[in-house]
Amino acid sequence: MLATQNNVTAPGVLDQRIQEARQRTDEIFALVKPEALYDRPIAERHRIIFYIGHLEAFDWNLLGERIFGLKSFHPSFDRLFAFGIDPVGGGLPNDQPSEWPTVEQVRNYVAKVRDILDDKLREGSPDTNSQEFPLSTLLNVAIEHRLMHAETLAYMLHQLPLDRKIFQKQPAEVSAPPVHPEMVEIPAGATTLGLSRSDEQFGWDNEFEAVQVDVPAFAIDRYKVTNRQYLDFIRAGGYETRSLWTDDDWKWKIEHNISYPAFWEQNGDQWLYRGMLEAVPLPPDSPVYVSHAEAKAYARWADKQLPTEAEWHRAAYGAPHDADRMYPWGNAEPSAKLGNFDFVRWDPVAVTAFPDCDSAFGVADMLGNGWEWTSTPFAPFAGFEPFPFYPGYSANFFDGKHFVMKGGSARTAACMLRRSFRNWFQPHYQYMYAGIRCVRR
Ligand code: AVJ
Repeated sequence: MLATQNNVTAPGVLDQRIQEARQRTDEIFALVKPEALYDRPIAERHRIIFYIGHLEAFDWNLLGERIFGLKSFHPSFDRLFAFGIDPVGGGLPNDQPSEWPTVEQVRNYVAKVRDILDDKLREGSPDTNSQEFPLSTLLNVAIEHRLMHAETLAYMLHQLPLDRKIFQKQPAEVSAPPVHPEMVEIPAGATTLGLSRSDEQFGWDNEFEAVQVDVPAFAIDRYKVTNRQYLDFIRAGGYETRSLWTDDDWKWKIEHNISYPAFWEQNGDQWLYRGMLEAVPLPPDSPVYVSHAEAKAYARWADKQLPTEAEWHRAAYGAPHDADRMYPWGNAEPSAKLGNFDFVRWDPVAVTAFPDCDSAFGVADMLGNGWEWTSTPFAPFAGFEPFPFYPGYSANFFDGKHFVMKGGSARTAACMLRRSFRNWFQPHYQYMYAGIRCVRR
């Protein structure tokens, strides 16, 4: 498990977390065969080579001058690798491999950035009181930015053909009891979203300020929707039933000729799940991963709805007679027996595999094993202030076209399983480890 102490400011601890985070992203790039490093597994995103340079350019651009007063040794790479691409809007990128630097040039840049920043970090912290933000906040931003990319890179490499990846041995399968889908009643009550600045915990700009919300009673699926359940939706003609889809979603579905999840593959009359490193017969009890558009259509077909962010939060953290818990299972820090997260596996497991994860209301599998879509557009809480050193991190996406996801996947770092963490994506992006849990009001 990676350290989760978001509030620890000791330079030694943060330094160690930076090293661990680098191992996570290094191990991702090590999956890619050398001849595939200039591939673009997802049409809307950059080629793989970009991300090798991006992680260090981000750290350099954040810390180099601002914290350590350093002058750039490679301004053109600092700029070339500065920004990723949001899959919404614009046309598809059409750059060619030959327009990018060589792997050697990029790896040299990466090594040099690491050397210089590590020397500075080891020299001890600069005068943090003279900074607008404490050094620990900036280091947490660097660490979590990298760890988020460890997950988004996994989504991306998931779409890379299997013969372009280097096979690795996978952890043993976990055994799990059969799934009996049912709904759990959640009584009306208050829940507290977000993080209070007075808690002095690290959080991204969109996690502040804390806000209490009254949630009316509702019922929620005990488990995430499984592949088996989703197959029923497909067999019932879900993708061909116009009334289940909004106008925008239907248009997207037709335009891209979508009739099943991006993680599935048809082999004769058998469905396969394309895992990170091998394709297997569709595991019926694993959660299905789909776009927001598909999640909504499924929910409508099942005569249910997607939960709001507040409903999801209350089901996960609320307790019948007590205040919200830190985690669904209680206040203990995340550990490997509590769920499928923190880089143990590449792929999902059965939704019943981790019974110790159950929330106080008995809702299962809420952290890890796949994010869960909510119906809530990504928007600021009252008291939101963008980080001056990264003003666009959240604010660029407060456009009504991105929706909040909660929970976490097999590739979510333990530190980002904190209650206030909010993830978001646009509704027509099929590639995340994100699935469905429905409610009925
Ligand atoms: C928070 C996962 C939606 O990948 O678009 C990485 C994280 N932002 N670099 C994304 C992010 C800039 C972001 N998500």
